[in-house]
Amino acid sequence: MRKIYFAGSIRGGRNDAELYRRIINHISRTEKVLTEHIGNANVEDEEKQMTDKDIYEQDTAWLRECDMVIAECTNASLGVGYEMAYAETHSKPVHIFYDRTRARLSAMLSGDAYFHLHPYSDEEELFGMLTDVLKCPCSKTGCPRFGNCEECRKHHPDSSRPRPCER
Ligand code: 6K6
Repeated sequence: MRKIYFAGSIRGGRNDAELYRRIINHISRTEKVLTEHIGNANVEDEEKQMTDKDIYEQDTAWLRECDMVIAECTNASLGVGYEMAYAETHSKPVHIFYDRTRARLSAMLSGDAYFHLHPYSDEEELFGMLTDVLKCPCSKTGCPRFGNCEECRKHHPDSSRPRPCER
């Protein structure tokens, strides 16, 4: 099972917490989500159990350990922005989802070609795109193109043979 780091706003605002919970449930049908707490309604109570240093150490360890990062960025969050940059530094595939009718993504994310952007207009579109991202055949976690089918196909252009990650 692949390990997915899901990122969503906590101190940046909890307006979309219920959406995060639905996304986490969707991903959990086929993958292991390391950050299930992001969708918890009682996050404030749980926050009191951990120091900020504990949170930082745990989350950065999970970011180094994960196979793929999926972020919902409609609600701007300093922590999520930091996590995106940290994931890029560690060469993790990063998929950023945001509701184009409610938000303009920071130029520091939309201007960085490393990130895979998935603007959506409604939840049907969001969950369709999420399913496609998770359907990626690549399961070779050590591959720098892991989770990025487009780059994988470019790197192995001979379509008559299965790509290394499909063998
Ligand atoms: C425990 C259970 C629920 O919440 C907690 C304690 N707080 C946090 N626990 C784990 N990760 C956190 C916590 N606070 C922020 N983060 C990380 O930063 C998450 O991975 C989010 O993706 C991101 C949110 O950043 P802010 O700036 O919106 O808080």
